[in-house]
Amino acid sequence: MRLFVAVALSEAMKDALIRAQNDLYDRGVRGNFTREENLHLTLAFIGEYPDPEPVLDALAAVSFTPFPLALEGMGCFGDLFWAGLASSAPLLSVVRRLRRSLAEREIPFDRKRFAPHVTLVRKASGKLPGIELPSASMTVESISLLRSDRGRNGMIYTELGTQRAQTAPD
Ligand code: 2AM
Repeated sequence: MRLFVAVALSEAMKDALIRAQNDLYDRGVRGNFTREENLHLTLAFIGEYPDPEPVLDALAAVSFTPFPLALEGMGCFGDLFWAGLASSAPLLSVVRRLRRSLAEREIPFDRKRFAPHVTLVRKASGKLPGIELPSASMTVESISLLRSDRGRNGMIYTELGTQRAQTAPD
């Protein structure tokens, strides 16, 4: 199965991203627009892996406290258009811990430098137009292991497990 670890986005964040997608469409961009329920921030891409259990163990070993996540800027990787996230210290720290936890269990993952982004359009036509990304932010309270399957109408992501942020005891 194809696995990755991601942050599920809040409704407010997804609303802002949908507005950005609509702006792109209005500016003439065509392509495969990510469906609202599929908008997410990937923290680590594992890819084909036979067993989710060790990955769930790796996830369970990642401790973090709730942290803010804010949209910041847009860009493209070739014909893939994305909205960026501010690359804050707590975000980079949770990615580092996650990658270390995977590596300790010899679970392979894509080691490319982390570029926090949410894919808005794949196979986009033309150039990325200069649109204004609405501002939006959320608090990350959990990170999830997702399985990705190819469905009839695009990708289907299924949550296999979640690691919650630790909150201070009261
Ligand atoms: P992308 O949106 O930039 O394509 C599921 O495929 C998720 O894992 C997507 O968010 C995808 O990012 C991300 N991902 C990261 N590295 C990947 C890779 N090497 N191959 C496929 N997907 C990757």
